[in-house]
Amino acid sequence: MSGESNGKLTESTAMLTPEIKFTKLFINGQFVDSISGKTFETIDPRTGDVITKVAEGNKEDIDLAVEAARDAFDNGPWPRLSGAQRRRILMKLADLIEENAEELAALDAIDGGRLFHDGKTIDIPGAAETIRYYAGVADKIHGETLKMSREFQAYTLREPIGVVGHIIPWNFPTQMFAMKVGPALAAGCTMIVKPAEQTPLSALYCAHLTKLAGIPDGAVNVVTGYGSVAGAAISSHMDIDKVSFTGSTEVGRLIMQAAAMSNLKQVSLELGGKSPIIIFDDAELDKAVDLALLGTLYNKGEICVAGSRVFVQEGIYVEFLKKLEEKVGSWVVGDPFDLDSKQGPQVEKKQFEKILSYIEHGKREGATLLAGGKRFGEMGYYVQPTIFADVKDDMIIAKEEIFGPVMSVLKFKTIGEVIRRANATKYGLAAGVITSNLDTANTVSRSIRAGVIWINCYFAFDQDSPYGGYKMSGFGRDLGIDGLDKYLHVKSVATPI
Ligand code: TAP
Repeated sequence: MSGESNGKLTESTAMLTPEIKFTKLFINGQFVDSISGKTFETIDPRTGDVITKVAEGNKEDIDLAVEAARDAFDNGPWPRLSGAQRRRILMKLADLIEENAEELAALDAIDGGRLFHDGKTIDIPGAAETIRYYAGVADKIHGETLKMSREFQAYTLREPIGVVGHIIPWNFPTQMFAMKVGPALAAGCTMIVKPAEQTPLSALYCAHLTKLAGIPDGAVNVVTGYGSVAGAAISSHMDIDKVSFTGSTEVGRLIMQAAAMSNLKQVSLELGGKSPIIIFDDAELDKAVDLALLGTLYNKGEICVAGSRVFVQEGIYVEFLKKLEEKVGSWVVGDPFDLDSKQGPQVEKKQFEKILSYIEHGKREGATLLAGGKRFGEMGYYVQPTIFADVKDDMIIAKEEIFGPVMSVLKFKTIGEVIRRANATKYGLAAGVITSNLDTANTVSRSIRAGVIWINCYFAFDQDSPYGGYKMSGFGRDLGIDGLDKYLHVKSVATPI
């Protein structure tokens, strides 16, 4: 492990620390101070130091942003452009995101602890591709012609839903921005984005890129601030037509309540998970161990689809644990700018402490600590990759979403038993199945109540592959054509024949 440089800014990494250009609210095409003049600090999780102060938007700022978005929707050019015109502008936005890959990846690294290299090679190109994917559908949004049973015929129109509020989390800041804004813009909506308070910087940078790309003023607004104030003002606003939320199940519930109590705006929720990875005796062992590590530790476990419950069949259980222990030793924790690092710091002190407290629960409840179990280094919010074996279904670490680099390994005997146990959770976001038997893979895939199943792979995301939850992992889908549909109304127009 690169412990020596953990959390320290070496000369080369300091050079990569980006200049912070945008810290104000982006409303109606302008960067402006919050009405109250208040700001909040955004923190570098490598050190706990303040990076900069960012405008703290509250209800009045949200009102202004909604006014701008409403005017842009009711009177502005964006919803009235042809699909082809929207496509051209979105393609330009995608190019700009890609051209600014280093800058955006560096902002997500200092603000959220995301690995710079992954940001530059995966997240930012992925964000650009997401925008391109939706640019490609912008001129293919059309309805159907219907022959009605009586003396009428009808056609359907697919119209933008209106003003959208996007409330997004901190784990993949630029990708989240693209995943929400791309389809909504392609549909012809206008919007307000509220980034997470931990990671506001790349969203503000992207706001600047939307202006450079030629997206009209008011179509995209970014209001930074606290969830309980700015976020709540979005979900209870009377003039927002839809909220698209990604984050915790707890806040998802508040958002539905606020939508119900205000104007019954449409809601889509992408929430938490406690996804199982199920490894059968016939799995290729090395591959299974690698997938379990990736599935649990990628992005320091701060990923809603993390496969943090690893079910291993009894025939390979002992051997699997042996290999796991060997391999986790080469999982490098360190500065997110260091090319050797596979795991940076957790996003903030609160999450860091929450993860450490879950680890203590695991120890107290009697799970076998196979690796890790403590903070990593002395500075910043780094956590050792932690593996618990012999975990029981009723232990807290097997039930609750930890959102950190903590794996629970559980033993099982039969396929029927593991399906029942894997489904015994309030969540249903994703699952992995590792086997060389096609029947087993198909049976598990059909039996697990989750929105995404990965067979002999994990995190196989792509722009055209929708994902989202069953049960308390939420509803509605991001990505793919389903990710566009939620920003569209269907209108039927009937006429006598
Ligand atoms: P949340 O509190 O759910 O935050 C997500 C977004 O919602 C942020 O922009 C947040 O703003 C905003 N928000 C908070 N309270 C709100 C309210 N009352 N009304 C409207 N918006 C509100 O998640 P978190 O605190 O960042 O993380 C807590 C847990 O959520 C994690 O441990 C993890 O389990 C889960 N989580 C899930 C995901 C995904 S991808 N499903 C992503 C991140 C976190 P502020 O940042 O200003 O509070």
